[in-house]
Amino acid sequence: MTVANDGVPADEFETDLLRNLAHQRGTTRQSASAQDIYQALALTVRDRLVDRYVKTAATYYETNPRFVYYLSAEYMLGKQLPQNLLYSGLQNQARDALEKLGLDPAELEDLDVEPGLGNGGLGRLAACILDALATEDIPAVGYGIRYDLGIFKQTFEDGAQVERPDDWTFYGNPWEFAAPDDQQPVGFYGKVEDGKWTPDEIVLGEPSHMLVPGYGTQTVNLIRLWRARASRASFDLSRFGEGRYGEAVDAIVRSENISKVLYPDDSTELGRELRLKQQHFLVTCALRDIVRRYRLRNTGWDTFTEKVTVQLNDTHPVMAIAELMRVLLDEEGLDWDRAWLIVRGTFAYTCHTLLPEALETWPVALVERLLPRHMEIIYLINFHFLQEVEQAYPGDPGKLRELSIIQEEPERRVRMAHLAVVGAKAVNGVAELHSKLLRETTLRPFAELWPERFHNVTNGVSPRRFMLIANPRLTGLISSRLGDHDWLRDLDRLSDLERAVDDSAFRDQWREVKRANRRDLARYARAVTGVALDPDAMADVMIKRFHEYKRQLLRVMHVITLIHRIRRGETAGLVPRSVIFGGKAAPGYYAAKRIMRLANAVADVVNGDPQLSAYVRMAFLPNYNVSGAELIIPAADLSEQISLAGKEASGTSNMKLALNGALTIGTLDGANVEIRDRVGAGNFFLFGLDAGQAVALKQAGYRPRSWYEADWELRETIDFIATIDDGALREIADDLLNRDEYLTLADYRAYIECQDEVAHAWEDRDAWTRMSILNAARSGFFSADRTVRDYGREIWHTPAVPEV
Ligand code: GPQ
Repeated sequence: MTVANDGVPADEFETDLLRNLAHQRGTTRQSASAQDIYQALALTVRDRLVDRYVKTAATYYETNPRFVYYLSAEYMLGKQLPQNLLYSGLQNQARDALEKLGLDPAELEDLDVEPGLGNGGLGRLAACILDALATEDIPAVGYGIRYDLGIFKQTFEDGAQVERPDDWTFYGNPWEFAAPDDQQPVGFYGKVEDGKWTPDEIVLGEPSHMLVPGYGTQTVNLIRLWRARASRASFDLSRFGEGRYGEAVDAIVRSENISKVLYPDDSTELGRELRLKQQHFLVTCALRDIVRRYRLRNTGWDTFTEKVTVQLNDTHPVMAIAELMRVLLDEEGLDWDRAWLIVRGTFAYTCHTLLPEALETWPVALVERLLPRHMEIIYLINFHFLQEVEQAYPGDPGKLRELSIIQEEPERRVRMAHLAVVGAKAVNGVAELHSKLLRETTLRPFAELWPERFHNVTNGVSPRRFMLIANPRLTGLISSRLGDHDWLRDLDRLSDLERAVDDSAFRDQWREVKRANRRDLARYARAVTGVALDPDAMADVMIKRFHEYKRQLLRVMHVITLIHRIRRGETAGLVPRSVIFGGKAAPGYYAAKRIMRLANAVADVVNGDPQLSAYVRMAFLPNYNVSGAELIIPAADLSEQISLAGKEASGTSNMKLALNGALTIGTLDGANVEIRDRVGAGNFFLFGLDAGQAVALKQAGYRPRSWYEADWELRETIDFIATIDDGALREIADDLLNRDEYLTLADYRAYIECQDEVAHAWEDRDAWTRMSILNAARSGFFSADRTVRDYGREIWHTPAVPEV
């Protein structure tokens, strides 16, 4: 009998699996479907985690610690099965048991569905932070919305993005526990009399939770997701009897629509009533749950801020500030000053953008109608706040206008970021440069008023998800060099790899790992796109949401430049590349979708012409998600981080890629700056304007056309865009020449020259491998474990609570 690290004998796992198949799925080994087996397997793993969770909960109950409550409208959790198998230490037993039963683990993993409850970086960051909180033994609960439909599934038709619904729980979700007996009422609309709100509509919030295990620790935390339910009486039996089936369920549909879809919108404001309803729904449910949990071990309000800290992930949950005020004033009977002190001691706010158009605002008229009492409270908060401003800047109406929570022109709107800064004890940006620019530009007047409130906490990523799970080959190689697996919880230990740089056998192994990962990626790319990538070509990847500021267009322009050079026979200095794209665009974001069509059209050109594909092949992998990232990142040699400086708050794929040994070609934007500082300027391909130069160029009156006129190769590239695809993409060229909001033309030449340097560096494969190893060895800082330790020290003041 073999006993693995969790102390579970292998045959016990098999027994438990078969028992779950019988007791939970009601079937037998002989008649079980693949889905039955998958679910029984998931439940068997889950059972072990539940045992740990019970102990964690008991420890928390005993010690009554301070909790971090993370409120986020988005979580991109990734597949749960591989993670939970690894974290529970059950991987070997599971494999043995499945083998004995004649089952293929890979096939079962295919049935595990990733919950795509987020759009991009912000949602994935939330998942990495929860992972790190559990790993660091910090008492925490994540709150979110259990959307019926996650981020849409992306396919391409004629090169254009097509969106399909993501019904992720179609076959049920074995990882979650529903708690329908713990529903919370959430009010909407109605009227306020004498400061008391009587809502017109009540929707029920129904929680379910999933387990969030830490790695290399016994701690298991929770993520609690809420879905909207109509009350029991909502079904209209008489209408149904009359055959009016649609009307019979009207009220149910209206209520339950609240958690129907994730808004597939990324960092631009979308003025939809339903979205505001979602936000209010989330924060009401979360706060009720937080107060309930607080009261398990505490009474009164005096110790609330000692025991509770709430992190607001961007502005989506910021209505929590008004909601907690409402609870304290209207339900708990506290006076204003005391309530405000509690609120101000509870919340902290993370801002994830610099783009003014991404700062959320809501029409006052809408908030007044949907949440009349909250609107009153926001006015009162603003009234008190503006008095403070008046004291700080006597007789300065400009200051009042600038800082007010209410924007007056052109329409009265509530500025959610202002409400957040006013109502929070701490505000942070997500990379050094971002936090600096927030203080100097976007939130400048607030930083002048309250400098001590502003912090930086540079983002991080989960080494478990993006090394252990995504890149077992590299993880194995690193562990064999470092002697154990512990670096996965202490990522700074990667620095010990520096010594391995001079070991040529190690460099060979490192290269072999990359090559094997590229082979896996090539197999996948072939299966989904038909494009045959060469596993020996440089894997040159750009994976992120499609957004103009991220400048996927600049990436495509380099490929077009290569097309022309190859056709002219200027192939000296070129190296074979696999140009890989992954990313979704918001369905209504026309300009981003146009760039996607261009990318696909250019891919057709290079892949279809042997003269070109000897040097460049291009694969746009559809439906980029966490699982896609796990496949692409380990194979990557070059990481494209080419946003216009001053626009990307942080970026996190940049960190995942460097950690996996990709070299970055990038601007001085977001966390690129810190990556370059750490890996060393000689191991990073820097190009382009910096943030200050970009602003200065715009202020000086940027004329893109003069760049076009001055550079014949740029001219050739843009003219190509104007004529490709029967000229349907001419708009892109027109826009570049007339507007070029993100200074693509201004950075074009620097980018092309930098790409030439990249090619030159790739020719010395051994020197490249050294740089690759150094990128990984020096990326320890970008662990999300460090991120939560920073939050813990600077903002939450939470000691860890390892299990007693
Ligand atoms: N981010 Cl405001 C999103 O993914 N969605 C959003 O709505 C906003 C920001 C990203 C941001 O663009 C990246 O630079 C960050 O790395 C990421 O959030 C996490 O902080």
